[in-house]
Amino acid sequence: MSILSADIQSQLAGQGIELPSWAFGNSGTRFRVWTTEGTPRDPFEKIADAAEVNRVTGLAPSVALHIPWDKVDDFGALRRHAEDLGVALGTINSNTFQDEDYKFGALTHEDDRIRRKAVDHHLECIDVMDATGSRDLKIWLAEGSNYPGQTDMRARQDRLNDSLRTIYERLTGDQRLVLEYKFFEPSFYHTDVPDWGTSYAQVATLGDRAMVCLDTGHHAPGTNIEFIVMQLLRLGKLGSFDFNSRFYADDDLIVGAADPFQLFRILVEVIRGGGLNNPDVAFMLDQCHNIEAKIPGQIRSVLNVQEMTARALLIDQPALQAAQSANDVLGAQAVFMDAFYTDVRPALAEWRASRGLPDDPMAAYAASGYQQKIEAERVGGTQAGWGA
Ligand code: PSV
Ligand code: MN
Ligand code: MN
Repeated sequence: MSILSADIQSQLAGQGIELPSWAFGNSGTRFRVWTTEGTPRDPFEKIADAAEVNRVTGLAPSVALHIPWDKVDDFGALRRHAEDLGVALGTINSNTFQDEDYKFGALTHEDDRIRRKAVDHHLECIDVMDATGSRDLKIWLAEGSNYPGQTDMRARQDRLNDSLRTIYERLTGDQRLVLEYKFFEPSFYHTDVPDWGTSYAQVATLGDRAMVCLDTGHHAPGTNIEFIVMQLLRLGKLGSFDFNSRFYADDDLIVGAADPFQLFRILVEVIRGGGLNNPDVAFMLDQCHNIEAKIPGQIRSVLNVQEMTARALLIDQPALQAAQSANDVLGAQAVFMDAFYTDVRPALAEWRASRGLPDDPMAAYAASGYQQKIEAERVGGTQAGWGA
């Protein structure tokens, strides 16, 4: 008998994690961008690689795009290409951080011409969403200042609100706006959307289809991220996750690699707050694979999320609640840790095989020949990458 009950299995079967197109491109740090053989040369090839992750895991049904990195002439054709490969196009990420005009801000800029240009970029992103069938527009702003006194922080919040309202009003149907926060970088003194409270304060004024995006790498060290997850779910404002892991700052490493226990704790609150398999909460990765192979890096990532979800679902909830109610500190902690320490990998392998998926997706990919094929086919041309 599997340690995964029928109920747990059905919850795992509903799980879907969106992959970022940019994870398949070359990336690096400000010191160097590394190249990898077989790296996609255009968005069509990035989607093909993402579809490969889905093929061996059954866990990655959609791909997020970044505009303009993934700009193509015909988004309808990109959509059909994705659908032919069994995946959908997902969140559209805007980009106002690589244009000379945005040195001192974009949606917060003092100069109306520049602010209008940044708003217009977002309206174009919504045009893309109309063509791709995407639901979510994700906005992360690289805006702030480096020195005290450099700028009027309050006026910038007002301009930001005005810009976001114009963008929000252009959304139709079930389209949504998700506003991502990040505590620092590229600005080092103040950031215009540094924390969940600011993101919440901004989106709460817009309407029901404006939500907060929580990127796990965007907090000060030691922050209790699962508390924020709990609070945003409680408020009905957790729109999406950008999953990754970190040792120091925004490292964008493989989710669950640096701190598996933190990922477990986050997923416990997701489940507690009704966020698992809830269409209102999008699960995405936001990672870069600087030195490791990209497709296996993404396979490992979605499997890490699945493994920690299974462990979180294994918590003996009646026992936990009884211990909590009795203020049995050590008893409650023991129930929590029992689930965390349970090795679910053999049970998950068996369950995958029972659903016609490879029991070992990493091995299945390695044996598939896909890597050799793309390395042979994709020689020459410009490799797509972060910022390309
Ligand atoms: C910014 O650090 C961020 O997390 C945003 O989501 C961007 O869109 C993404 O990284 C780009 O890599
Ligand atoms: Mn992010
Ligand atoms: Mn980031």
